[in-house]
Amino acid sequence: MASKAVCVLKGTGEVTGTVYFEQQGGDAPVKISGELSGLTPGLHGFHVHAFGDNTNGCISAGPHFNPYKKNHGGPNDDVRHVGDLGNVTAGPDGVAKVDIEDKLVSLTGSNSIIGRTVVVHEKQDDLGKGGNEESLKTGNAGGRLACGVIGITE
Ligand SMILES: [Cu+2]
Ligand SMILES: [Zn+2]
Repeated sequence: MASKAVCVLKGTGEVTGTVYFEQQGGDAPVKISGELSGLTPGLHGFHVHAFGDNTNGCISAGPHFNPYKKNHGGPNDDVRHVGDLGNVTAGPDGVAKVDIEDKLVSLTGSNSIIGRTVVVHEKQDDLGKGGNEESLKTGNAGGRLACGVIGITE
């Protein structure tokens, strides 16, 4: 049976978006699709953060979702946080289409991202290759422009 989820992103600025998740079974990859707008053109870090908490804005979502206590990386790396989905790319119109298939995040089980938060960042995620300590934690992706909690949908 397929599982589906959705996330509506908002922040303090003009960045907004909606992202959909679909998985055909517990071990299948998760298809992530949708659109973000109001971004500066270029790459923006895109992650699942640990907590579904927005009480103090996007900062309350905590660090990247990292159940295996690994270093930060890119979505195709063996060493990565489960929440590391890489970057999205905004065009000159500030719109980024999201079209990701990820093998590590899940909508069920211990890697489930349901009830956690998607964050889109100010800057490009260096995917752990930035050569400093922060790169191995956050990818130096900077501030949190918009975020939303991932919820179950029909
Ligand atoms: Cu992030
Ligand atoms: Zn990470």
